[in-house]
Amino acid sequence: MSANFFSIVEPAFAQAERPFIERPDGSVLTYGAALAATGRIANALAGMGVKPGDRVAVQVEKSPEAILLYLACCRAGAVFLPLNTAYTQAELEYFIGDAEPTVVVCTPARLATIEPMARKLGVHRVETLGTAGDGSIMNAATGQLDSFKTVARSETDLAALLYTSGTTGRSKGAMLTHRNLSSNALVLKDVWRFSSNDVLLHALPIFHTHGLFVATNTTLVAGSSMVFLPKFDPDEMFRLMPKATVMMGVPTFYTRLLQDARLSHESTKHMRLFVSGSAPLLADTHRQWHARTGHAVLERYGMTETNMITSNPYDGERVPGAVGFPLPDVTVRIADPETGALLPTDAVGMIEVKGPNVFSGYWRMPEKTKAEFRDDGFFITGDLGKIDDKGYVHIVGRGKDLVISGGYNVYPKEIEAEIDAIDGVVESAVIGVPHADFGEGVTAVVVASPDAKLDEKAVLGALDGRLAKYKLPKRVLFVPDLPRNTMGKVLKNELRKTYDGLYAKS
Ligand code: MLC
Ligand code: AMP
Repeated sequence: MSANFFSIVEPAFAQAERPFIERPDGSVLTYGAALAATGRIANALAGMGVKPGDRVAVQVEKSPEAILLYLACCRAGAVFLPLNTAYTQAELEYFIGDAEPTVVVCTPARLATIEPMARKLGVHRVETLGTAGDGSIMNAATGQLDSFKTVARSETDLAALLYTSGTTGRSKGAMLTHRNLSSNALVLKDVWRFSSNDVLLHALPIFHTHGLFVATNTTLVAGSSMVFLPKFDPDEMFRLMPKATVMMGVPTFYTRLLQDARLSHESTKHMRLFVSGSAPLLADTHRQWHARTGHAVLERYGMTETNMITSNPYDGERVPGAVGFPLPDVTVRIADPETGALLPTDAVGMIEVKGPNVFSGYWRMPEKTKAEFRDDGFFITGDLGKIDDKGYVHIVGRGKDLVISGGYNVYPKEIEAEIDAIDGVVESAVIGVPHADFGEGVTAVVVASPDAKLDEKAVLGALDGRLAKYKLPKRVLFVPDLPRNTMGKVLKNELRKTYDGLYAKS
């Protein structure tokens, strides 16, 4: 049998009348209608010359049709390449140049700027997709046949390419196979007890692992349905929650909802499960949520490169501050970051992982791929953690220089390079500082030359348009020198301590 992820989820589509996605206005896309639409879009893609293995790069606003496009790519055997809608033109240019997609799909509003750039990079077709089911890709699908023979794929064929920024150098495209997607979705369905009775309140973006794979793929393998919000909005969350049984979110969802007087036992009483991930959920947030709603949030841990790695148990204790047990078929170990020697229970070291969930490498970067795997096939996550005597994994820090803001990864090196290029900047260090809303706030500490007339506004102004908004520092602070050790390395820990309370009241 073909290992195409779509073939794995195809049984859900046989229940043609069942709701797949409900829009905020209450209108419903059934599984039957979705199946036919994916067929039409797959036929349109094939007509545009998309062949198995070709990349289809997609930067569009969230909509049910964007999910249909993802599924159509699977059916056509293409490699789906979703891009954060916040990426600027400069960022997009790199992704498109690196991935060499056959087709780029963008929002109608961005066509005028993206099309000339994509054409220059040799892209064959630039199409649009709007949020109302409009756009040239949908026009091309109109009139196509509903039926499409899903292209056979092997387990190791690529289904998706997701770019993750790197601690050094440019972003890397994580190559995810059909087996990566299927194995994780099937496991999560079981461990989180998803069934066709479930309705997922979906407010996450769909260009990252969390909203696209964890949320959508798990829904699909279980034949569940989703209530689809364009973005997180507390009023909409409370209006639509009565329809749902499960919610998935980043910790910012939980801290924001906790600030809302409507959060109570009553307003969440019909809910079966709250899942958190992508960034650390503070133990205090876990406890507050439990006290306010009676629900223990189920925290899990994953990465773009690995899909989901661990999960707190459905039945057993969901330990605040821990990320739970390795998922079935996934092996997690703790190793000495330098030597790779395995460490005993409770010792803190590098979290390494192996299993059918782990990606097959970075797109056209064999050296980088090699550097992040041990010889025995374990992937080096860059997260520091331990496994306790009950088997729970705890993340205690990061071995990689990374800031996670509201669930989005921001790599300091990328921001520092942009700041250092500003006239009058001598050097800079970008750090994550505890932030009440985003978990960590991107913070720039800058050394300016004495004669430079630089202030916070000027630095932010220079970065605007060069970096996606979520990457922009929330504050820019000026210092005469950066603290360094004897080797000349900037002491970021010291900077983090100095600015620890910066966002305490935001
Ligand atoms: C928006 N802004 C952010 C931000 N999101 N800044 C820092 N960090 C973020 N995450 C900016 C906006 O551009 C805006 O800038 C200002 O902050 C205020 O915006 P907002 O209206 O408060 O933000 P909002 O639109 O509500 O978005 C916040 C959010 C969103 C938390 C709801 O960021 C979000 O949905 N995050 C989820 C990310 C996610 O899905 N991660 C999964 C990655 S996969 P201005 O200048 O215009 O005011 C992964 C693997 C795994 O990590 O394990 O899951
Ligand atoms: P990304 O590259 O966007 O997929 O982000 C992956 C990173 O998010 C991981 O390497 C972790 O550092 C972090 N992460 C994901 N889930 C959790 C969690 N539950 N707790 C702490 N960190 C997490």
